[in-house]
Amino acid sequence: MISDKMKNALNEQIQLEGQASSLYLSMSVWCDQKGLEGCAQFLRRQSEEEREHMLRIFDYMSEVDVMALTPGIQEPEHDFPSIQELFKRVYAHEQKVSNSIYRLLQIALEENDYTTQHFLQWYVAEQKEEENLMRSILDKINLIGEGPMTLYYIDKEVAAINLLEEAAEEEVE
Ligand code: OFO
Repeated sequence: MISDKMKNALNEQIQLEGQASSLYLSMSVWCDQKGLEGCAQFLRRQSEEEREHMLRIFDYMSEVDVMALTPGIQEPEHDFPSIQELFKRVYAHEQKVSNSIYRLLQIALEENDYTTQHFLQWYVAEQKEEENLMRSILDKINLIGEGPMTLYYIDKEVAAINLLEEAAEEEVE
């Protein structure tokens, strides 16, 4: 049985993953409305991934016999100043999620909760990958810079990244 403190922290993480899923879905719709098809598909897939991350915690909590709380999700932003700003916010959100995972791990270490420490290792690796991915998109956006074809090139780059991510996922399955 895990401690109440650990249980509450895991429930907070469920909330954060659910919030990320909702935010990325909203961002995907915004991109779709702007004709940024590649970005829309990428963010839609990210949204689905975040939901899976949330459900993974539900499953773990069930395995250790504590109750996971289905989160109430705050309404996300629906409008964004630009595609550049949107991806800056994605990156910032990923950093926030990483810090939250490190906090969970810290609690698990303090409590000698080896099972939860083991469970969290997957998230540590996943967050490193996601931060890396979002940072690389921001780097590409910076390289592309400002010009008449900026949106076209950004969308093309993100669509290519999305295809690579999909292929990598299929390989794992
Ligand atoms: Fe849930 O992995 Fe990103 O936030």
